[in-house]
Amino acid sequence: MATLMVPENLVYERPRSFTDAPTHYCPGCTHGVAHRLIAEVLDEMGLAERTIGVAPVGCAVFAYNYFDTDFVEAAHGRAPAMATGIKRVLPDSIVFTYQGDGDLASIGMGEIVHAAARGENITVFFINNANYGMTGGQMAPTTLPGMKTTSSPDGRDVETQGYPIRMAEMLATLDGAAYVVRRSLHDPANIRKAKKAIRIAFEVQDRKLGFSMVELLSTCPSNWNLSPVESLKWLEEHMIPFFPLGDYKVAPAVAELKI
Ligand SMILES: Cc1ncc(C[n+]2csc(CCOP(=O)(O)OP(=O)(O)O)c2C)c(N)n1
Repeated sequence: MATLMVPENLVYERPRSFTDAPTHYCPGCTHGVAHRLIAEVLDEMGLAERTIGVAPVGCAVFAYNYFDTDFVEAAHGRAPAMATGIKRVLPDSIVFTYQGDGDLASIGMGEIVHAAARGENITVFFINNANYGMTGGQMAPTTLPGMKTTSSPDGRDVETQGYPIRMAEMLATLDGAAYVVRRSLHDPANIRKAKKAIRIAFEVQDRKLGFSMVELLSTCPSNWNLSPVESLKWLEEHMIPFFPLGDYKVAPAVAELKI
């Protein structure tokens, strides 16, 4: 007797720009969401074959195992410098860095500021989870005032530990920056907006329009000592008021893109 085959709707497919390797991220960490969005956009734009990623030092240090593109590993904070060299030698490649807030806004502050000021035609994904995740949840330049971390156990005291740095706003002041925006990964609607920004950032680079950065507000349940669901809520209620979502720099040539 013939079996009736009912076609099923495809609801999930692993992006082709991913390898088969399972990721090592903690439950509820949004590094995996950020990876997936980047991989989906590379697939949709057909860019994987000529893409070179630059992995950071931090929780995403193994990014090179997860993306099925060429990848290099940078020393802590030096990803924009490496990306600069690669892009200048291979101007038709697509070069992106993927960096945490310790990596980009602390030890790598000099590299990111000058790469943006030079208008390097690279794309930066900045994962802001308000702490140093990999090393055990120490205070980062993006740790909120009053926020408890392993190195600010009584809460960040701005009198002695200074104020958090808003990287997107700061880099947007530089003439070399073409596209600098902040998005969040705390719910599906915002994840869709983040994906669109990632697409625009790659388009900016592909059309040689200059430096692009997408900051992604992200969770760190293990170091925040919250459940995955509580972390999403905490991000929305505490991080977004301090790090408002928005477009901080959209150069005229970028604004003309019909995406
Ligand atoms: C030169 C150097 N200094 C310090 C370290 C230790 N270290 C490893 S990861 C890290 C911070 C990572 O935090 P972040 O960039 O915010 O990324 P996350 O792990 O939160 O994704 C530090 C300080 C190092 N590996 N190399």
